[in-house]
Amino acid sequence: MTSVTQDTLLITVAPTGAETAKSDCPQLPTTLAELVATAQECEAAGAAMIHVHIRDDEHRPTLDPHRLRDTVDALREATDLVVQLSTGGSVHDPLDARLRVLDAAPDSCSLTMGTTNFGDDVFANPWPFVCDLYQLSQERQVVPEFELFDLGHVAALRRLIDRFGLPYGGRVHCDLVMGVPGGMPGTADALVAAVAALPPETTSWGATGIGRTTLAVGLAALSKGGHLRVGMEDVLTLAKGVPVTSNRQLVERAVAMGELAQRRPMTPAEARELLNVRSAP
Ligand code: KMH
Ligand code: ZN
Repeated sequence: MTSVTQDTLLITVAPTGAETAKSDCPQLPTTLAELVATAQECEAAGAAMIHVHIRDDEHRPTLDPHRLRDTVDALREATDLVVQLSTGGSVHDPLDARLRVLDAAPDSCSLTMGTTNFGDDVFANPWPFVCDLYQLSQERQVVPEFELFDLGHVAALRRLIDRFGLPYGGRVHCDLVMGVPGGMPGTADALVAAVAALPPETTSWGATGIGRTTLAVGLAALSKGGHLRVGMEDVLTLAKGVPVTSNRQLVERAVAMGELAQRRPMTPAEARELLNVRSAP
């Protein structure tokens, strides 16, 4: 019998991202050793999945295939977390390199459902690329998490499922990424609208609010029965003028918010069941 119930909460940690410079935020985990230590701490605190961006020796974002594979191996060795690799990378990464992320055979991959303005940049996800990445995830048996930055992305998910069927594993898990300058606002109203528009095939969804929208989005997501993504990819302050010093703090806060909503953190095994990821090789 499944232990995944409405009383459980999937907490995903996104510890690094591609946007923050190590020089601006020395506590950002950018080396493999820092990433693994963060992952272990966050798992102990209540996270069940990790959304991973990696950096090179100069702490710059990279999609180097060997590093990606080593990262997946190291996280599998050191934790039970569901390992989700970002296929979004940084706004400067070419589309072919983003497709090759799946060569590292993660449990899950992010899959953004459309192009969005991203601050002063553009996060490019043209429809043919979305289709190629989706079909590749089906072929490689990697469970996608659909990243929805805008209501148009929600509509595009309907179109994708109609054209190519369900993802590998049969579950449709979405993450509303809200409050990006250029995407949908990080408000309860926007969250309610986006959740109402999710296709009926959706089996689970979570949300993350960027920057100062993090609490409004997290509380709204809990109110609507959704899951949470937190981490230094998305927010660098706990309150105005109070810097985040570790990803663990954000996971602990998510656990505390979940407790108020009478939701206990899901274990990694329960997250695997929720998402139906293939068993580790
Ligand atoms: N770094 C952003 C441009 C993802 O991981 O798939 C894209 C991003 C989304 O973070
Ligand atoms: Zn990301």
